[in-house]
Amino acid sequence: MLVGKALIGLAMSGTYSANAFALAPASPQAAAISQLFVGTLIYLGAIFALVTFLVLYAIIRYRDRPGAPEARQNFGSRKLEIIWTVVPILSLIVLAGFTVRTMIVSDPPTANADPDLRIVAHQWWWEIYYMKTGVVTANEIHIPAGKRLLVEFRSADVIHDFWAPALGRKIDIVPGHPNRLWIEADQVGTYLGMCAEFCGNEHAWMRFLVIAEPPGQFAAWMKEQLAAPPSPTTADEQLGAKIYHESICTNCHVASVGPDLTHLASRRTLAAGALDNTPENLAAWLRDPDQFKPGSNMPNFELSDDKVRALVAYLETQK
Ligand code: HEC
Ligand SMILES: [Cu+2]
Repeated sequence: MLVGKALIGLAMSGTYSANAFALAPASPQAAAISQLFVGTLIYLGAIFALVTFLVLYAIIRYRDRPGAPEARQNFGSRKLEIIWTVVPILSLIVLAGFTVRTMIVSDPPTANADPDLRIVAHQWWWEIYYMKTGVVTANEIHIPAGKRLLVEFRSADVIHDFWAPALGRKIDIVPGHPNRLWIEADQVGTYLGMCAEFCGNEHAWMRFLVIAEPPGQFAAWMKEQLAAPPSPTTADEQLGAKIYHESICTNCHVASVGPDLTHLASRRTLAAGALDNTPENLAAWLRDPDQFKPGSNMPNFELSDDKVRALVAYLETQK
């Protein structure tokens, strides 16, 4: 557990910490996988120790000594052959049994339920739809702790793979072939996930957070997302809103080519985990997205300092 804590520490970013460690599971699904891993490791470790001991014992005990006669030679032993065939078969059957149990627990059937969420993987960010409320967000999946939600995964372009190590198994996201997975966290917390299938330049910066909240807090978050963000008031905010709505931005950001920005200021990260969501980082991103994600699908618009300041002022109000 100490090692687990240390590794969770490694996954920490500037302003948030997130559990990204498969051996510190926070759901029944991930617990089953972690138990199988640790159990198999101990089991195989014991076999390794036994074999190593027997080999060393034989080497030392029966070593050639000066003047010793030739060692006794044995040929053919039915009993031995049966033992070294049956014992490995039995141990493989035991491992297979544990594996089947893990598969059942870590991936319950998904066919007979309606998805709660649809997650669309894009190069290189995640789009999240809440099917029942119509809320759309990006790179941040809020869920109520202790409740399992069914997710349908789609890809907007190439093959991606969804993996939040502390919450469960990986699942491939294949263009034209929606996949489904239950997602659950039985402890309140923030869990880091990432794309686990190489999908191009910025694959490494295709991260997401799963934020498991007490049900009341989750409901409050949902309400906030459903509300219209406040209208711009200061001159900068109004100018920013004008640039945002009247120039090229909405071509992508309202059309799912880029993340929905309606409640951008309520999110913790920018650009799928590449940056913490602070006004300074937002300005730096708008000035030159490629500085943080070379080759990303957000172009550099060579915005003037005034325009950047106005856009930041406006976007920071979008809670
Ligand atoms: C050609 C399409 C396109 C246009 C036009 C565009 N963007 Fe983007 N934008 C993107 C994409 C794609 C991303 C996601 C980049 C990534 O994470 O890889 C993005 C990301 C962002 C983000 C970070 C959002 C988040 O949740 O992480 C902000 C803020 C943003 N864009 C603002 C703007 C503004 C302001 C404009 C107008 C000046 C604009 N964008 C124009 C495609 C576009
Ligand atoms: Cu990827």
